[in-house]
Amino acid sequence: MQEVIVGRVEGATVPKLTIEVQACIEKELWPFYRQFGGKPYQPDILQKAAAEIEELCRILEGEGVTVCRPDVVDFSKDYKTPDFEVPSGMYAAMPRDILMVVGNEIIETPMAWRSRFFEYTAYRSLLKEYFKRGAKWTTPPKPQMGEQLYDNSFFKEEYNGKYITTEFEPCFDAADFMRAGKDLFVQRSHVYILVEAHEIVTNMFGIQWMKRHLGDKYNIHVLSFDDKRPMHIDATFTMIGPGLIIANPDKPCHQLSMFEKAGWKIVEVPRSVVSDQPPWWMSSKWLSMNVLMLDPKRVLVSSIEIPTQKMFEKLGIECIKVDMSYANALGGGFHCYTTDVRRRGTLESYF
Ligand code: ABU
Repeated sequence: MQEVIVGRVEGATVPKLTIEVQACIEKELWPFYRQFGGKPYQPDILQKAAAEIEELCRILEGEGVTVCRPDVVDFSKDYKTPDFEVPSGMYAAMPRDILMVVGNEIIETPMAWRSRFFEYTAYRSLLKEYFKRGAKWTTPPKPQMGEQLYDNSFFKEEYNGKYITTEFEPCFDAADFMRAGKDLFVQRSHVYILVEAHEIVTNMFGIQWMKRHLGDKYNIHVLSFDDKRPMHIDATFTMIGPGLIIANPDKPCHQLSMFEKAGWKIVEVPRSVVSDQPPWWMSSKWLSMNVLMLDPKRVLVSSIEIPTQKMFEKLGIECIKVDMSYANALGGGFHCYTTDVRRRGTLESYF
């Protein structure tokens, strides 16, 4: 990896518990969001998380990677469009959700949470700079996020096979995609019990938009997993090198044979060993597998996750250990907090 964008937690605000947030967050956490939605996250945790992210940047630079950061934005302001209003934004902590790099193109994704509508503003200075340096800069149609994008009957029964996002307009998070050369894999979520489509932040309209936009040069494969609350593929099925994937044992992939036929190696990740403190406000503990590969032989991994480190060492991969305990509280690990902008190598086909 030559250049990376690392997000920041400064200005982070708890999103309001709108229906699309509710669909992605464990029920036990709903009271937290009801109480704090629209208010800043706990300052002591934010400060410690910010210090961890600074250290992460320092380590990346020490490994020879150029680090770029988004602007500091105050996400506590309320906003209103003709279609919706929310008491605040959220953060610019997770560039992996909003920025997708494909070749020399950087795509600013049409995310589905209303609290993330203006998140792009934190990245505009960087995007203008990349454009001046020759990048192709694309913004897909911005979702209007009115009532028609969400199915309000979603919570009438639990896991009822309904969609939280409808097909009214395209939406997707970049973190629902992973890329191996000419192939992109995208998560189309499934209900655990009824095995019907249950889209959370990425709908089929969004996937079709990407297929048509990228054209014949790339292949997009739709994947699904046993997952009751799917949001982002990178703590479920993570590519760590050409033909090598680490997989979440609790969320089996329904299309595993496709990878096996292509000769890929799939390694199950050991369970996380982290405690409940600092709190986990926005993700599962499977952030243990939300790692960042600097190249096929070096990985950034949590200093606490000894079993995961051992798994990498067995695969012949050197672990660079970093503490992200407080940063994890905001819902992301190394992969979520970063978007790799430039890597060495040529466009290959691994599939
Ligand atoms: N943004 C990644 C969250 C993944 C998880 O909760 O498992």
